[in-house]
Amino acid sequence: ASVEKEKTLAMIKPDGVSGNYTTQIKSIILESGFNIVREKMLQLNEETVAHFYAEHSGRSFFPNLMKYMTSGPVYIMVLEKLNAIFDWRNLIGPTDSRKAKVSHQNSIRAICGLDSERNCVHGSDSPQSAAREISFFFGEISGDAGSIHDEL
Ligand code: DGI
Repeated sequence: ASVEKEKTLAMIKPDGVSGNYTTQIKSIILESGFNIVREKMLQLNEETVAHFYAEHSGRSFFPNLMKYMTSGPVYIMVLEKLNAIFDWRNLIGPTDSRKAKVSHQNSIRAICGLDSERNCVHGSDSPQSAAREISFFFGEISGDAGSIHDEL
């Protein structure tokens, strides 16, 4: 029987893009067995961030998160592989990059994150958020789609 591959949403946040980590992160993604089935560079605005991080809208750090996430372009990808959601979360490491540098030294946040806000990358945390986030940025996408590049 064939096993369904899973899709997840990955984002290189503004500090990762401006710090020139995009190429290195994409290499790690491919070496780790993911296919990149969609990718695009995007400048988020306040409306997109409010939607994307709706669950955090009441938090004290939200204004800072808004400023950070709109500070420059992000690079968004749909990654595909078996167990993509769990494996990508595992590869990026804990939310707090300072913790990542101590206990998850091979994680992406250990490489390019700074703290619990400027943590360089995003990954969907469940099948529900993966589906929501992928359709938010790319619409409904079919299972066997090829790679599409959108310029900023
Ligand atoms: O799914 P994660 O990105 O690992 O973590 P999350 O869903 O709990 O938080 C989403 C983002 O919100 C996170 O990547 C950065 C920001 N954030 C979370 N906790 C804090 C925070 N920002 C600040 N400044 N302080 C926090 O405690």
